[in-house]
Amino acid sequence: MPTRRQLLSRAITAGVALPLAALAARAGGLAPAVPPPAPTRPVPATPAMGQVHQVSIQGFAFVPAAIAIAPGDTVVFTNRDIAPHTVTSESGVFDSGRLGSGQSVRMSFSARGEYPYLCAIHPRMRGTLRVG
Ligand SMILES: [Cu+2]
Repeated sequence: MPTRRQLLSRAITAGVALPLAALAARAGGLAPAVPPPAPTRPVPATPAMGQVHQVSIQGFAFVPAAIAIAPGDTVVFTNRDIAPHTVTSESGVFDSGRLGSGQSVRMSFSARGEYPYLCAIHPRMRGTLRVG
């Protein structure tokens, strides 16, 4: 089972992708006299990571409440309620932190297993994620 740190770092890697040009400009400090040519096609932000599944948080429930995915897949949880919610593993291996209305979090899972989770703010809200 992956550690909480591994899962969080994956989520962050997937969520933050600066264009290479922006990184180069920051690293170099000064702007080059001649800007580099624009890439002919966009570079994917992240390598292919399997399928992306969606779980809505709405009506104080996870929809769907149970989801089965393959190792390497990604789940995007989106809070469609006005109230804040979290996506928190019961065993502590992942935790979205507080998701405000309209916010989403993306998590990728590589270790097979069954991961019951809940909303830490409203613990009656429960869901199950199965990887395998
Ligand atoms: Cu909640």
